[in-house]
Amino acid sequence: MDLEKHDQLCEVLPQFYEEIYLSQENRPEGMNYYNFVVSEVHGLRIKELVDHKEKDVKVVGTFCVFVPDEVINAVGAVGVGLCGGSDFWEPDGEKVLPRNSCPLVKASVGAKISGTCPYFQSCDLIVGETTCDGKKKAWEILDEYIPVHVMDLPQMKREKDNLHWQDEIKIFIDKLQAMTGNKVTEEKLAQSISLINERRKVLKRLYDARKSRKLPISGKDALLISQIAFYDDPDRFIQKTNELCDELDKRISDDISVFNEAAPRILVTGTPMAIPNWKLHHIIETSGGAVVCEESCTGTRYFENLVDENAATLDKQIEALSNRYLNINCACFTPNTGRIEDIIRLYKEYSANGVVYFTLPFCQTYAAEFKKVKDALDKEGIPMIMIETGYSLQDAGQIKTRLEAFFEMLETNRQAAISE
Ligand code: BJ8
Repeated sequence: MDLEKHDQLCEVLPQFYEEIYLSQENRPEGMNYYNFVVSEVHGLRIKELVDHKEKDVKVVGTFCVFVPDEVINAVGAVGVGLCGGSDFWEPDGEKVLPRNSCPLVKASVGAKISGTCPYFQSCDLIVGETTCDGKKKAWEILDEYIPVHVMDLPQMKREKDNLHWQDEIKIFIDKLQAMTGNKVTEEKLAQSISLINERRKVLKRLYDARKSRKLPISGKDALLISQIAFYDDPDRFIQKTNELCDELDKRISDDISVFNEAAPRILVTGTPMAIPNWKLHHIIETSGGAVVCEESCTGTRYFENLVDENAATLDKQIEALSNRYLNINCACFTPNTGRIEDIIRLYKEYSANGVVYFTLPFCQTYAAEFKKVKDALDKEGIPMIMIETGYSLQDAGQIKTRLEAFFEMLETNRQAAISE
């Protein structure tokens, strides 16, 4: 670790968090747990990982929601999500990657090579995947610093692709078994499938609360919870998030809302927002909008669809895993019509008034998919705006102006619908 540089990172985070999160009014009490997790992001959770390592438990870092956490858990290892969401790490990423790479890739690589991310430093292995070109090349560079295992994700969803993904899961199991000396048994995998399904269920419960007309929680807070799910201890996360959801249910029945009911309800769709990327949600929610759902990997793609728990053999369990994971509609697939169907379905389920299509700069797959999504949403009469932005706050004012104009248009539509 580069402790001096790490201290610089730790200096900015509390102020940033205070401005974005602690300034919100009327937050649920249950958010105190997540405040605590953030305050200890480089403290207690790291200590837990160090304690695990002292007992010879391996730590495995991941970057994509296609990597099956069930397998990591079943082999007795601990999984942590590693995607970088801060521009603090980008300059170091740019030392080894082209400047015109996606900020998520640059920040993730920069976090490792700068020696300032204790999660990265705790990992015994990191797992990459063949999703976009930027990531594929990043694994080769990261492999110079830390052992990397790459899962070859198919780019189509035919039967042969499913069989291929099952093979990749088997190779991943072999890799983890060799690294840990532990065996993945049917029993252990069944327990892990059930545990990770529970984590999905509690996230679904959180999201269901956001379907309410009176919103019991802000989009910013919900995003933070999704981000924390990637690295918190799963059992504790499930317990704490269920407690929060009890409070949200009570708030709904007591008609408590964190937003004015006239605030336009926004579905955000697009690239993931790795912690601490809270920029777009913060701008939306300080410009009069309310984020009600994220169709992203730090949102519904992370928790929708459970793994079938009835498989009786290891092969069948692997098939069940493959079936669930290949239901994720990432823009790296062609065609990716499932994502368009998801956006339209979620728009209706969450009673949204408009869609914000978010893409990180230089993410070709999500940027190119905009056209297909726009055509389909136009046909449905669903208003959408595209915001392409990175981690730096330099363009925040300009985005705010565009969003305010978009919300005004949504309000005009709403008034017109009332008077019809
Ligand atoms: S399943 S969205 S987590 S690949 S934003 S690095 S795609 S250039 S993150 Fe992703 Fe898995 Fe897909 Fe989800 Fe590349 Fe685009 Fe950057 Fe991305």
